[in-house]
Amino acid sequence: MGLFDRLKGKLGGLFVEGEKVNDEFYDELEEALILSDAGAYLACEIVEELRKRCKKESVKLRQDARAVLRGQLTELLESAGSRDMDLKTRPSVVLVTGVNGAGKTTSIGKLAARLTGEGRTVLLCAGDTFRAAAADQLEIWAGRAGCGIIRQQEGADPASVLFDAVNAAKARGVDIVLCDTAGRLQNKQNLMNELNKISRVLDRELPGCSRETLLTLDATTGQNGLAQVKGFSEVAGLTGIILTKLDGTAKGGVTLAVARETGVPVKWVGLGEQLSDFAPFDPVGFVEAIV
Ligand SMILES: Nc1nc2c(ncn2[C@@H]2O[C@H](COP(=O)(O)OP(=O)(O)O)[C@@H](O)[C@H]2O)c(=O)[nH]1
Ligand SMILES: [Mg+2]
Repeated sequence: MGLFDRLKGKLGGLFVEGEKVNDEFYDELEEALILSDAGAYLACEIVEELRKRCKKESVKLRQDARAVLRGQLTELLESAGSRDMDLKTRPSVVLVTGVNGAGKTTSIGKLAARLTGEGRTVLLCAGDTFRAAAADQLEIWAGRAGCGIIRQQEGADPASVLFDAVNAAKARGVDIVLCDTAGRLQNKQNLMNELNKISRVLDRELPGCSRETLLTLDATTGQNGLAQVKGFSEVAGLTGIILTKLDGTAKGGVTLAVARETGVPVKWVGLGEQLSDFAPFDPVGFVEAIV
């Protein structure tokens, strides 16, 4: 069982042994890509490129076109840049943004568990101060992941919570601070102000520190996800994506669209609600599952 088996859908069914590559095949492929949320524009682009490659390599059979398409889509995903996390300095800071319900708090818990499992020390920062329940939820995850948490009262300034977290991290020699945020993209100006303030705290308290700004993107939101990546990119300067809820969809196409149109790499995937339902994104495994 591969990580992405849930994504095996219509696309994979097109590569029937012994059948020829013809116009009908390309039409079916384009339709399947659109149904998988790749978007009409990208679906067309992928099919045109595949036509070119198959012609150049004299590919006649669908089973052989599969390998060509896999190579092509893997290249597309890898073109979004490095999936490594920049966590060189002690402490490093990872900000996690995303719309409500996308899986920020859950992903922070899972990432924390993974990092502590690798022997790093982690401190969570309850930067979503919008609701008290958000910090409570993060505290439960801190317990599961075996790491500390810094929180303040509901309504506190997120930048002030991060100030506390960074100074606690320095005092305790913690490797990585993972910071939750409230992520209200509905009000861009507000979010921008909040993130700018957070950024200023980091510049002042941890000049030159390694920073990641990750967006949690719910894989089940389809093409709307693309708009979220663009919106948050503009406001927050994203360094990567955590693609959540991949267990809940057979449509992986938005991942292709995000890579092609935003160039922000998917670094992690969420595959369920449990601590261990989390993995680094693997383009080769992903493409093998969808094609
Ligand atoms: N199936 C599934 N559910 C997830 C995943 N990640 C988060 N969730 C669920 O999505 C809901 C919202 O998650 P939460 O972390 O609170 O989102 P936040 O508002 O962005 O902090 C919760 O019920 C989570 O259990 C995932 O990868 N798969
Ligand atoms: Mg949350």
